[in-house]
This record gives sequence, C-alpha cells and structure tokens, in this order.
Amino acid sequence: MKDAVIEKIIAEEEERQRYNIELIASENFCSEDVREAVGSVLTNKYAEGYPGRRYYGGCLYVDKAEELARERVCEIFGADHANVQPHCGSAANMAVYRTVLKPGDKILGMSLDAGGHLTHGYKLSFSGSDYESYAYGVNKETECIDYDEVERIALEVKPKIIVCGASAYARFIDYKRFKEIADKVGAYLMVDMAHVAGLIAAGVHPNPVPYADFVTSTTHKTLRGPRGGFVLCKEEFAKALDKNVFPGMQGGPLCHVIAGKAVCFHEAMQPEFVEYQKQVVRNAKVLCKTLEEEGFRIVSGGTDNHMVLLDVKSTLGLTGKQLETLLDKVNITVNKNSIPFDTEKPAYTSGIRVGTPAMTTRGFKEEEFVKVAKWISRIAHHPEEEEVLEEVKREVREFMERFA
Ligand code: DSN
Repeated sequence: MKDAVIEKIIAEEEERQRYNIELIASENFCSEDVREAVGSVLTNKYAEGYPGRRYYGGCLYVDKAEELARERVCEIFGADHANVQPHCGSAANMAVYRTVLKPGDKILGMSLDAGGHLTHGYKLSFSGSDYESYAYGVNKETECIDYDEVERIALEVKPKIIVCGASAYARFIDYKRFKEIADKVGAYLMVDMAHVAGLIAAGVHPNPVPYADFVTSTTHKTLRGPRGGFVLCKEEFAKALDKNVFPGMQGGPLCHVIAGKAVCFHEAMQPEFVEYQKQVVRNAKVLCKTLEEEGFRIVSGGTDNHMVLLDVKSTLGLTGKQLETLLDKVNITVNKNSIPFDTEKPAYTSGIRVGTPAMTTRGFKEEEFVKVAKWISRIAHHPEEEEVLEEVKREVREFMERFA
C-alpha cells in the first residue's frame, strides 16, 4: 500500500485482533472469502435501483450478486422478500418505520436500559424523535421480558408498530406471543434479529419470520458476514419497502458489500455453520456458569444465546467502565453495558456484556472459555494489583499465540 500511515494502522489493528481475546457480543471475524468480496472491484460500480431496474448501465454482474444475496437470505430464513441494500442495522430499521409509519405515529419497543437498541425508540435516536415512542422493559425479579406487561402497555398505548429483539438480552424471545399482542392491538410486528441472526439461520434459536411483518438484521454479528444490514418482509410490503430503501433513504447500494453478504449467506447454509452456532451457545453457557461460580451475578440468571450480561456492581463494587478498562489492559476486550434498572449513568454502567461468537470462530471451545472466565474473575477480584494485571496479560498473550 502506498499510504504508509494507513497501512501501519491496519497492521496494528490486525495484530490487536490476532492477539486480543474478543468478547464483544456483536463482533465476529468474517471469512477471507467475505473480505475478498468486500475488497473487490464491485466497489467501483454505481447501481441505483434494483436488479433488472437500475439507473445505470453495466449492472449485469452486480445484478447477479444482489439477486443471489436476496435468494439465499430468503431461503435461509423462509422469507417472502428481502432487501439487502441497507448499509447497516439502523438503516434497515429506519426503512421499515418509513414503510408503515408516518412521523408522529406510535412505536413500542424495548427500552435501551433493559437491553433494547437505540433505534427501537430511544429519545436521542431518529426512532424516538420522528415517532412517538413508548417502551417496555423487563420484570424486576426475573430480569426477563414480562409478556403480560408488554400486552398491558400495548393495550394502553395502541402503537402502530411493536418492535422486539435486543442488543443486551440473553434469553429467548417469544415471537409468537409478541405477534398475538400485536394482533390484539392492530399493530405491525417488527423483529430486529441482528444479534441472533446466525443462531436462527442455524436453527439453534427460534425463527421470527413466520410471526413478524418485518424482520431486520445486520450481517456482521453472529451471522459472521460483512458489516451491513437487510430487511425481510411479507410479499405485501415488498414494493413499499424497496421504495423506502431506494430512493427513500439511500442512493447507490454498496455492491461490494452486497456480494460479501451473498458469500456470508452461502456460508450460513453449510453444515459447519450449524456446528459453529451450536458451539457458540455451548461456550456461552460455560462462560456463564464459570463466571457465576467465580462470584459474578448473572443478569436474568443465565443465557439462552451467545451472550452473558454481568452485574459487576452489586457483587464486586466495580462499574462496567472500570472493569472494561482493566480488561483492556490485559487484552481482553468487552463492553460496559447498562443492566436493567441500572443506577449508573450509561457512560459508567453497572454491567459488562460478554459474548462468544468471535472467539468461537477462532477455535475456542468450552475449556478455553473456562480459562477466559477465570482471567476475568482474577482481574475483577484484584483490580488494584499491578502484578496480577501483568501476569494475566502475559498469560493471555502466550495463550493467544496458539490461536493466532
Ligand atoms: N451496537 C450494537 C451492539 O453492540 O450490540 C447493536 O447494534
């Protein structure tokens, strides 16, 4: 590369990714094939419109790539229609809202502090400023979604759309029950499956497609593709959705990323992908159990998916930010996260979110995740001790040499 400055930055990031233990639940390592597609000449092409209906000439090959991506993702999830052009998950969610809502309409989603996403109605996001947003949370005792409470709020609010799916929720979501609630109040149902899309593709998590009017997702989390988004919907919404993505919100699609999505969907149809996702869940359960044995309080008492939410304040007296910073020092990467009914500000939080998708891709199994849990525990229990930090950092480095 002629730009030596950027070349160095990329090399440093590559080194960081190679030797760090990556536990951010929304991250993963995509395949070389996905990266090849994303780094290909398809980045040079303008292709506003859709396959067969473009506003530019020369779209023969990018048409094929987009068509393939659409067909594959519909086959994986059993959907009628897919739009694979959204640049990210937020854009996918915005496209759905713009398809069925007018500004000021009511939206009901999971609150951010209970585990929902910014775009599910948070006040500082377009979803909370363009629409009248209402939130449901989790039950104070179980820290799980209380479906009767969701129904009560829905009956009171009468939203035009109900949104479920979460960024920091370790339990199964009962999509059927959400559909019943939506039907009862005459609302559309949108499921944002971004976090669990890979698990769903592999059949280790329930599929929301039979219940939801719209399902949105990213492609880079458990699905292990390039950074991007997509929307699935019932045939009746297909035309309106497509119009709202382009020309409604976006101009030219990222043809190279769409090709990367097609590769990712192909990979998600292989038997190895099912094995990988099963391992992701097994690893999360072991990580959860070991951390619990080490004295951490697990929000909601366990996990059904790829992540574990830890309350580090009540048992260890640390904020999420403190533990995130300490773990950074030993090259274990996590993110601080609010927990339900958190009394700390979002910049500090009482929690940490950890996930297994990335390190499962790198080959970690149960045994390795027991080690990871014990390192996290040592750091959390000896936050002031420099020797402990040094020792764990050295152990992590030596350990990661085996997986580099
Ligand atoms: N920000 C993402 C996450 O980390 O979960 C969700 O989009």
